Amino acid sequence: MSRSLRIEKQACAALLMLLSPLALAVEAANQDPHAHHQMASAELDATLIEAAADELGARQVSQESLRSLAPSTSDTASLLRGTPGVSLNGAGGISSLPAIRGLGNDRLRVKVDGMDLIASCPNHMNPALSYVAPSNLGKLQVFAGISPVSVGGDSIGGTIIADRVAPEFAAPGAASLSKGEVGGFYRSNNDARGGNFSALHATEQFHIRYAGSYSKANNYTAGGKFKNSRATGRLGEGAGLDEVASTAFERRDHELGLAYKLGEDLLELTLGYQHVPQELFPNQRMDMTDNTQERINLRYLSQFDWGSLETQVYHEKVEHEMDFGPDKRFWYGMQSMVPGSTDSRPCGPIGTTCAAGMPMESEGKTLGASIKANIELSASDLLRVGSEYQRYRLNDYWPASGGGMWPGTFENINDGQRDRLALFGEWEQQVNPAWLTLVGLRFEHVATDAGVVHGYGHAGGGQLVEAAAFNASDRSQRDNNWDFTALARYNHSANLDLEFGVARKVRSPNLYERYTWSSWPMAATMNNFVGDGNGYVGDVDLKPEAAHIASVTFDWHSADRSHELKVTPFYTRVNDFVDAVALPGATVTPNQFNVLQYANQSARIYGVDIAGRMPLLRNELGQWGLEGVINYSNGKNRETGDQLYNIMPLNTTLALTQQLGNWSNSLEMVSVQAKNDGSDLRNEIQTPGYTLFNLRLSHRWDNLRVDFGVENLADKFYYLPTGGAYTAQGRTMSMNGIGWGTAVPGMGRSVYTGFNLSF
Ligand SMILES: [Cu+2]
Repeated sequence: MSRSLRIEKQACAALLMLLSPLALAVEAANQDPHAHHQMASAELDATLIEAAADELGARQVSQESLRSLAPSTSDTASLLRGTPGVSLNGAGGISSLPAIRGLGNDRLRVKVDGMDLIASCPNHMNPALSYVAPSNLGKLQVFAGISPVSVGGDSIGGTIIADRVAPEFAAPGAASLSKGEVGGFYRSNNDARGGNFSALHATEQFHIRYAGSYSKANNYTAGGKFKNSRATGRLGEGAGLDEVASTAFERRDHELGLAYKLGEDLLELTLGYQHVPQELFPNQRMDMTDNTQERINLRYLSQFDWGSLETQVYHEKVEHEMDFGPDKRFWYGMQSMVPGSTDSRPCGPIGTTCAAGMPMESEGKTLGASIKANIELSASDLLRVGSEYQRYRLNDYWPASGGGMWPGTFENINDGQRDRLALFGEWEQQVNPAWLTLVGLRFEHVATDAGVVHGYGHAGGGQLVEAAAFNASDRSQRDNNWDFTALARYNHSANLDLEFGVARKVRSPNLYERYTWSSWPMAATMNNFVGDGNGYVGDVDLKPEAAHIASVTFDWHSADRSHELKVTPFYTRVNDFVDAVALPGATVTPNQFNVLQYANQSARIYGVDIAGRMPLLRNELGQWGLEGVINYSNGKNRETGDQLYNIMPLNTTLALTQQLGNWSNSLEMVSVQAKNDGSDLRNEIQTPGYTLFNLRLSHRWDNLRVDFGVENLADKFYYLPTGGAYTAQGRTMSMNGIGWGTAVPGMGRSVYTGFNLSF
């Protein structure tokens, strides 16, 4: 670390030195640039200030929606569901993977408190947002598609910024501050229950806060009746007709935050610990049987005459374990062990004829550092320069467990390394009251490597041959990636703003895409982070994917923004998109699971997202309004003509809202079109269209907030269009030992209630 960090610091210091004379000159011209900035803002008309509330290219999830949705979910990513352009790819109950305009998973830059966290799991069961509890979230912001280079990097689909609650201090001259919050929730469908507690003590200079939360849920049940003959599982047998197997979870989050004010400067230290004893996956062949994350985050924000400087260092350690959860184990019991047994070792000792599950371990370590300066060149010019460094290490191995998984340890990724070093500069300029522009350039060096591997120690599945070929290959890869973003906002009139931009964004392949090496179906099906049931093999020579994006937002609104309509058509072309192809010399068999290989392809996605709101009427029942979002994406592989996998079909959310005194209520209608097409290569499952209704009621008193709601009011049965293949139970180690062709059903009716009390 130390050498690269030194280089990075030197590089940044050099940049700052180059820029400081400029900053000084500007400062001399404008005695106090802060004051000028404020004055300039105050002179702008109200519409523009309102418009400027969102950063260029950003959409912020409102505090009210964060608060009102939190009791309805333990899955932080799902708080984004109403954000234009965002859809969710289903996974476990606390870790769905957000997608922006058809691009998800590692294609998005997800920053949690400024940390770039990486999923350390061959199924990406532990993505960044799964480490922040919904109750501890202070800010959630989305840069869809075109993200400024200062928040982007090593991603092509956009940026999600999740920050915990900001530190609070006692008012100047006031006594110290002690307060806290306690909350709880219950959701009927899956008996989800849990709570959150936080307490803080602060003086004018010092802040300490603890926040903890807990949640646990059983498997959920689908709406209506789920009796699908293609599912080989437990449905209709032991567990009830409607139960969706492998959807239970339990999570525990702890966080301790310390902050210290040094004059205008702020020093923050956050220690986090999360333990997930169980999270089951209905679209993976394994379940997460244990996951712990320890993180430490140190930030220092300093103010200068010329602007501000933020320095950050963080470290994250993840220990991740997978095996069969109870639903998958149940079916092994039916096949070869004691019927219905949940004992992990019904046969023994383990050997070629006795397998006791399949333990899989992933250990990830991330060390990151960044330094970013906001330099106010003048009242209208802001320069952001910065540098980021990240060092990531991964070991992914599967201890011997008997059967074909014997006698040695299978090394899936051994000594995986992925290191990034980035430099960026970005200039934001209020050209005149009508034009705000931003241009940025970012360079990122990404180095990946992995050590030699071996399989379980027998020749089955070509393990010896493929390991030897992999070990003989040159695995060290160096990518030099250039990103460019140009964005502008044009205030045409009091009723129309335009925001438009172009960008080039580059992402280097992740370690699983480059370094998984075995095409043996048992091993390859373990490597799958899209949840489609297929197996995937890496390619050491994968090139970084480069997206070229153009989009424009037409923003019509009344002067007070009570009426608003934003329409954003977009087009993205991705060169070297990491898609998949059939294995060399093999063909893909329809209507079953197959082993595929990652490959660079050319792809394009276009579409539009539309968001609007308007007041309806005011009567004795309060102020009524209407809000709506429409999303459409169309993704295609330009080489094969095939559709891209996991593109959310055309979908509409309409909400009737009511504000009456301290009540804030809404009735939502979510309509999703059928998926009649999809990726042929991956045998993507088609899903019928559906409409769901959700009711949400919230009431606030001074110190108490109570939420109540019903999701899926009509108890509609539906399949998740981007939830992958239902592999929740059955003999999942055999690639086609489970039935192909069933998507994962969504949750049936669920009544939820939650409260939050501040003290
Ligand atoms: Cu996993």
